[in-house]
Amino acid sequence: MDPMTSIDGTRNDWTRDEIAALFDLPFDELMWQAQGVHRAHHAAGEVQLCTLLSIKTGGCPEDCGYCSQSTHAESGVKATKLMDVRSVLQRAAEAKDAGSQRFCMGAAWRNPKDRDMDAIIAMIEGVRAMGMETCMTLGMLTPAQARRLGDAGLDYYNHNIDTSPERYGDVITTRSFGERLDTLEHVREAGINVCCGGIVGMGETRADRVGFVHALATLPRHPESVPVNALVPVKGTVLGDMLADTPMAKIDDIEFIRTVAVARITMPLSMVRLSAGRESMSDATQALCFMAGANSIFTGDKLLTAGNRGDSADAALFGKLGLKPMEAAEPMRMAAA
Ligand code: SAM
Ligand code: DTB
Ligand code: SF4
Repeated sequence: MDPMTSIDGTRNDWTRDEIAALFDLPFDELMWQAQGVHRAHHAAGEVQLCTLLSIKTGGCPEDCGYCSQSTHAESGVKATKLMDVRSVLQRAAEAKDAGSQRFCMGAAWRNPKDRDMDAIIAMIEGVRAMGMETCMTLGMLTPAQARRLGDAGLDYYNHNIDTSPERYGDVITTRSFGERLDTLEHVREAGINVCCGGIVGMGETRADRVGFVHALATLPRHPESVPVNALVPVKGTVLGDMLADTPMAKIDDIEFIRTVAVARITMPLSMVRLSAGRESMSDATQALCFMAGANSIFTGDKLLTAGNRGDSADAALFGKLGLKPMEAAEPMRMAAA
């Protein structure tokens, strides 16, 4: 029988056993398969550059155990108000000058308030007018809010499942896995591309990593972007404190690379983004992540609150590896359902 395929021709009937079997492959076999899938669907040696900006930092009521911006954490991150539109557009212009193709704006909210929406819309329209792709991550959305963002031309919305459905409740208690899926559905229905992934290295098991990739790869449509973050352990957060002094503090590099490879094989058309955590990864680990099919990174020296490698370190890495920045592509906007 033919495997069930989703509307874009990719499989979304992956079983956990199949995904576990990919994780179990000898490393060189896994890398071989991942490179094959990668080259069949993406330009080899090209990496998309995205820039992040925290447009509203800290003071978030959610209790995500990894996050420095939660009011439940004692990380010392100062809460700010929503940035004004002009300052956001100035930062977008700087990112464009530095060669970035996508500008991702993040707010530490459980959900946006309707009174914030006019400013958010102006940011989307302004960044698009500069010829950059736009991405926002603002927490949970109602269907009406998603439609407003879609009508303004938002290209991508980032909303992560973060980990396996089983592990989720150990990490976040203030909103459910199901609520995350509901927002993703509203985003899809509004015709916005989905950016959805999670974090590896939160002390989860291999079975959790299997369950995490499985949850993404069996969505009715694969996310167009899949960020794979390595936990940045932040002092004062539940996970940062729990893992900082244990042998599990940093995910094993090979296991992280395996996760990237399995994401690439199971979601062949998606952009797989090597996201948080690059600052503490060696050049060799990052090189293997690119070989495993990662083809997008965040540039600059700051993510939202955590540090990032910085443009000169990345330019040196690209030079060493012979990688080149991806040309800006027309975002694949879905037709609204
Ligand atoms: N508040 C919004 C939300 O959670 O939907 C958007 C911003 S939130 C910071 C975006 C994502 O960043 C989270 O879902 C998580 O996967 C990732 N993230 C946050 N803190 C992290 C950390 N310390 N290490 C790795 N990834 C992290
Ligand atoms: C995602 O998955 N990774 C980015 C983006 N989506 C918004 C955020 C990473 C945040 C890292 C921790 C920090 O900067 O506070
Ligand atoms: Fe809030 Fe997002 Fe941080 Fe969770 S990850 S605490 S929702 S900013």
